[in-house]
Amino acid sequence: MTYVHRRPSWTIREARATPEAAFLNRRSILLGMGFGLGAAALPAASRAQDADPTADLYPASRNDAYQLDRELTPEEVNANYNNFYEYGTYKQVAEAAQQLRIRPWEITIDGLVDKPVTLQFDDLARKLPLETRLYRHRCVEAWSMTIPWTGFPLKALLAMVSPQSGAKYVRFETFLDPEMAPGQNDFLYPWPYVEGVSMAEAANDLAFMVTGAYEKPMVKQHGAPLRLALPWKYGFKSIKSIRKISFVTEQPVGLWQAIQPSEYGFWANVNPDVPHPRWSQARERVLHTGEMVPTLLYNGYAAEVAGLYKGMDPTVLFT
Ligand SMILES: Nc1nc2c(c(=O)[nH]1)N[C@H]1C(S)=C(S)[C@@H](COP(=O)(O)O)O[C@H]1N2
Ligand SMILES: [Mo]
Repeated sequence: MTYVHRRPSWTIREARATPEAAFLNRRSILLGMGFGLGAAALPAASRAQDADPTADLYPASRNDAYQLDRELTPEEVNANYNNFYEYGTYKQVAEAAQQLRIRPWEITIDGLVDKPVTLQFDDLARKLPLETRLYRHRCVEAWSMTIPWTGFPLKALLAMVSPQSGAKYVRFETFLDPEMAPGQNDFLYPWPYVEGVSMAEAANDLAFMVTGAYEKPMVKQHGAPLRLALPWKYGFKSIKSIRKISFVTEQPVGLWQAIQPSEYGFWANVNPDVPHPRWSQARERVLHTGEMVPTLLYNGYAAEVAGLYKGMDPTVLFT
């Protein structure tokens, strides 16, 4: 693998050490205190993503409905501990993920909608107003992070394309390009990565289409240029680097579900009382402190989403 002998992207090069390190430290301290999301206050030259054609959309306005009761995970921690199997089956995929080419990036929205459309990500990002929300994220592997995502609610995309009554689910698909993503040469996985939600879940305000993090375009390892954030579900549902969004009748089968349906179901809602077949889900490791804390039902979002599942068989909802 080509990246083995190269310097990891997160080591700070000598020449830039002073300003970059100071910037990162200051930023993470401010973020950890729950404010300081105003990246605009920093000199433009110190912002790494300025070349991105959507950089001017940041910082976006803050949606105060979504707050946290914990510290934000420092940016450099989140950017260096990722699940992105297209680039490797371990957490240190940040440098390998730089192979992902995110321009041009065409997104197709099709299936049972009145207004199907194929458009460039840069146009989509300007069509719908962006906002910043502080979200929790709970991986099925029992670690968690918190993050300031920027994006737009999935329900705004629904309004844009007008789903038809026959649409029961939204199916999301990641790019397929084994040359750009070495992990996709691993034939043990049924690429491309696929995930899905019900129409009711898609219309819930919490379902969020993410374009940025930490008040700038999101780094590639988080799933640039467009990913999903479903904070009440296990992290594998939050699919990265989306190319296609389809409105369908049949329940989509996710990549993990296809591999092991008894461990990674379609609903995959967070529940501390329902163990994974191979480990407990009662607690989670907070990424940047290593502390073990109790996991909450629906990852703390029960008030927002429990109503979606009234009358449904509880034995299928939490795996
Ligand atoms: N395309 C794609 N999306 C993906 C994954 C992946 O491997 N490929 N991993 C999932 C899992 S298991 C988790 S926990 C989150 C991790 O997001 P993060 O790396 O930004 O923290 O992305 C999810 N989305
Ligand atoms: Mo995960």
